[in-house]
Amino acid sequence: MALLNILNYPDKRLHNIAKPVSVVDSRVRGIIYDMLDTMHNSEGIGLAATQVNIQERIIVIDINENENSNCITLINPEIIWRSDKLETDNEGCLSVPGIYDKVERYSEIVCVALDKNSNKIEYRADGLFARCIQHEIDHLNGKLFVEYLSNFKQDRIRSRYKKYKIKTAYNTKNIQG
Ligand code: QAP
Ligand code: CO
Repeated sequence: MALLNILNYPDKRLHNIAKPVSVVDSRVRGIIYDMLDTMHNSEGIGLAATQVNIQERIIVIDINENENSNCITLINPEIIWRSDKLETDNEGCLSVPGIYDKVERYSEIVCVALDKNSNKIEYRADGLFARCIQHEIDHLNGKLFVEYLSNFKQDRIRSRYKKYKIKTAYNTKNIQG
């Protein structure tokens, strides 16, 4: 088990564009297991490789229903169909801790991807699952959910993190004398 470091907004590396995985081998499976550990440890429901500074098109999702864990891995995911209908709901992100806001997404999608055994799988998703897939694919394209919010809100989020960082640095300095 290995926990990976999750990048926090506004880290520039969150805007990197991930490259497709060419072979799904034990190296890729190792990344997947570490990502699952990291996501479960932080009580997340979705994590993209970009968030742990790995520039490859790998996503893990675990949307708990009735306390049953349901881990899904998407490698090189592509959305091949989107509903006309859109839906707005609250989102959060492990890279933007403590911030939740409303985002508009396609209410239903069809996504094709490879699983960890390199099998091609097609998912028809709606509700939270559809929202999560769209959120995580955005990460692989260097996009964060806060970029859908107004500039005013984005500035406010950045300044909150800046203040938090200064406070932490100040406390550390005090501890060390
Ligand atoms: C993305 O997000 C998502 O702020 C996954 O303090 C979220 O797992 C897609 C988390 C909602 C669709 C709907 C966030 C954990 C986890 C926090 C997450 C926090 C602790 C976020
Ligand atoms: Co996220």
